[in-house]
Amino acid sequence: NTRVPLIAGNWKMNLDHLQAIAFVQKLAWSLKDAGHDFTSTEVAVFPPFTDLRSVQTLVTADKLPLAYGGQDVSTQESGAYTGEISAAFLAALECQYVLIGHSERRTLHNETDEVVAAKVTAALKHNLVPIICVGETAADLELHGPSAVPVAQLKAALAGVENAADIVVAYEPVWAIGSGQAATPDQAEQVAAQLRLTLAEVLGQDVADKTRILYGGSVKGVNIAGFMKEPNVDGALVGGASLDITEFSSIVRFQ
Ligand code: G2H
Repeated sequence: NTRVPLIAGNWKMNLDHLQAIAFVQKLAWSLKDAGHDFTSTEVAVFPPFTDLRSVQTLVTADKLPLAYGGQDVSTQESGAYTGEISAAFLAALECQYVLIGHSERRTLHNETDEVVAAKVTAALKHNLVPIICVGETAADLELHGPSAVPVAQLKAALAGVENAADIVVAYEPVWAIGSGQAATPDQAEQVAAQLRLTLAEVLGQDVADKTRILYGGSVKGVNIAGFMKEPNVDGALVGGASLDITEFSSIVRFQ
């Protein structure tokens, strides 16, 4: 396939804007020093909102080959929504991507499938590539098997998507997040294959063929290669390990 792998670092609520500048600079240099070819594996970071302007300034000034985006986005265009950040604001900061429906948003902030779908629509309207996060809990897995919940979540998230849009899907089994217990490459592949079938069903084969599906949940330098060998896994969404430059660099340079 011709899909360019994507390694995305989800910083969650870590690193303030000053720490972000130092971190992004170091990360870019460490990858350049190692001879990383950014066209063969794309690298993106997802800092807190308050860091994004600093990251944009640095990436632009130093022409760093890093993509970046927000960890969430509002369903609304603008107006009386205290504390919310619009897709237009992210686009104005030249974000390429935005994470949508991360399990921490779904569980800690009660984000429903409908909310996730509205966020996907809002992101696409402003030409942001949504990274749609789906995944089952341990209880879901026991009750419904491995793919049912992620597939249902993806279908729901795509409810308002009409044309062959540029999207990314991240499969993150909730039981594997931050637990140190990653899925096996085989488990990730099984679900990723079902998610690709769902993309074909809803958006057509062309979109399914070009859409990148990431695995997320306790990805580290030691387990990334196994995931990347799978035909339907096109990258990773990395949490904890994305905050350590040596570790994150070894994930980016998985070959
Ligand atoms: C899942 C993942 C990144 P971690 O939340 O989105 O985090 O790699 O720490 O399991």
